Amino acid sequence: AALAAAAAASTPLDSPTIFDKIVNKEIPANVVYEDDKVLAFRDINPQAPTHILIIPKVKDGLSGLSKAEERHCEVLGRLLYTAKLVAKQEGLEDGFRVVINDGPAGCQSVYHIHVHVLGGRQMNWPPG
Ligand code: DGP
Repeated sequence: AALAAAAAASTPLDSPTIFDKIVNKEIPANVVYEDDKVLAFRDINPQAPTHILIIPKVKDGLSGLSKAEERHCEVLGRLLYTAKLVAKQEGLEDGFRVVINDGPAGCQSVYHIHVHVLGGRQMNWPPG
């Protein structure tokens, strides 16, 4: 029972998600940017005319932002910088929104950290 509890507790951190399958090209995605560290692709359920997800290719325990450790600082910076590159590439010169959902209350559904880039329409505040 203790082993099972330990396994369950470690599942969100370590288990692969659908995003690993996208990184490994096991399922298709509409990729808009890629380098050695990150991959950016169009969200399957877009909430704006432009809706792109940016993920680290290697999760390294980053199931969500709340799991960040100091060793992740470089990749976290890379994710945000890629958001800027992608926004520019998508022509979002009037502005755009960057979102990271974390945990159940944050409406996170895929436990492999990802940055949403949304644009192409007027965003509202407060968000839902
Ligand atoms: P979040 O709720 O912040 O965890 O966002 C997860 C997003 O991932 C959600 O907007 C839908 C998107 N998504 C889920 N599965 C897939 C997939 O297989 N392909 C693509 N392109 N997007 C996906």
